[in-house]
Amino acid sequence: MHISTVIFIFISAKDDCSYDYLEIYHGNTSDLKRQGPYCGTEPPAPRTMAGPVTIRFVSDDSFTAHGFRALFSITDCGGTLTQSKGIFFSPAIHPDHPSEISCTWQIVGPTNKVIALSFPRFSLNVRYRCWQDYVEILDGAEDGPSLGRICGSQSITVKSTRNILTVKLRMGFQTKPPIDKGITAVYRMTYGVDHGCGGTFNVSSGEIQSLDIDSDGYYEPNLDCGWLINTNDADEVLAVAFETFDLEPSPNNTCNYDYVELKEDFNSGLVGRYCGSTLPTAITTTGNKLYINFHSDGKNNRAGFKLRFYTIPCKYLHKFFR
Ligand SMILES: [Ca+2]
Ligand SMILES: [Ca+2]
Repeated sequence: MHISTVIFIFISAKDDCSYDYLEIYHGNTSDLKRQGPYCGTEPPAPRTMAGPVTIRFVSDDSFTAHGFRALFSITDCGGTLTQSKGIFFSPAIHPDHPSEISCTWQIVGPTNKVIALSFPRFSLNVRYRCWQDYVEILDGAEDGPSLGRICGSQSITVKSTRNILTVKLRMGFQTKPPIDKGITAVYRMTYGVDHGCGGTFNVSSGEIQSLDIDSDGYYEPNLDCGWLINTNDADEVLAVAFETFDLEPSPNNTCNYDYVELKEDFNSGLVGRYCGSTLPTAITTTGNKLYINFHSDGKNNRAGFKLRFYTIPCKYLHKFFR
C-alpha cells in the first residue's frame, strides 16, 4: 500500500468554482471519493491519503490566473515480510496533515515455524471502541481468524498458530493528529504449540518441559512458550512440582536471560520467576488456573526443566499441606 502526502502551495482561480477549479480524488476520477472543488486564492489544506490520488484541474475558456502548484510524496506502508526477525512501523504523520492510513503487513515464515509479534510502541486514538483507529491481528492470511482488534495504549504479545500472521493498521481521518500516535512492531519466527512450545491443558495431571527440538540436551534459544493449565473446577487448585531444573543463571538471580514464570492470571498474580539450577520448591495455586511461561534469550542454552502438575480438591488441601 502506498501512502500519498499532497501539500498544496498555491491555487488561484475565480469566483464560486464554476469556472476554474481543482478536484482531488481518493482513487481515480471514476471513483466517487471526490474532495473539492477548490478555487480562489486560499490553498486547500495538506492531506495524507492511502492508495492512489488523482488531481484534476479544469479551466474554462475565459479569465486565467496564476494557477496552482502542489507538492507530493509517496511512502510505502505494509507488505510481505519473510526475514527470520524484523521490525516495522506505522508511517510518520506530519502534525499539520490530516491523515487516513490503511496498511497491511503479512509475515510469512517457513512451514515449521510460527510467528511471535509484540509492540514496543503502541499508541492509537481510542474512538468508537477501536472502530476508527486500530490494529487487527489475524492468525493466518487475511481470511484468518482475528486474534483481536486493539487501540489505545497496549503492550501485547501474540503468537500465530501456523507460519503466517497478518497485521492490519488503520488510522482514520484526523484533523490534527498528535505526532506521538503510531506503532512499532517487532516479530520473529519461533516454535509453537505443535512443536511442544506452549498449549492449554484441561486435564487433572500432566507434564511440561522445555523444548529441545534438535535433541542435543539443551533447550532452544529465543523461546517464549506459554502454557495455561485450567482445571475447569472452581473447587480445585493446582500443585506444581519441578523434577529437573537447569536454566542459564543471571547475576543476583534477576532472571533476565532465561526463566520460567508462574502466574495465576494472564497479566498478574505472579507466583514466581525462576532461573539458575536450584530446583524451585513445589507450589500450590490459590485458584484453579495457572499460566506458565518459559523464556530463553539468544545464547547459553542449558538442560532446561521438567515439571509435573496435578489438581487437588480444595477440601483435601489441609491434609496435603498442614
Ligand atoms: Ca536443543
Ligand atoms: Ca540463554
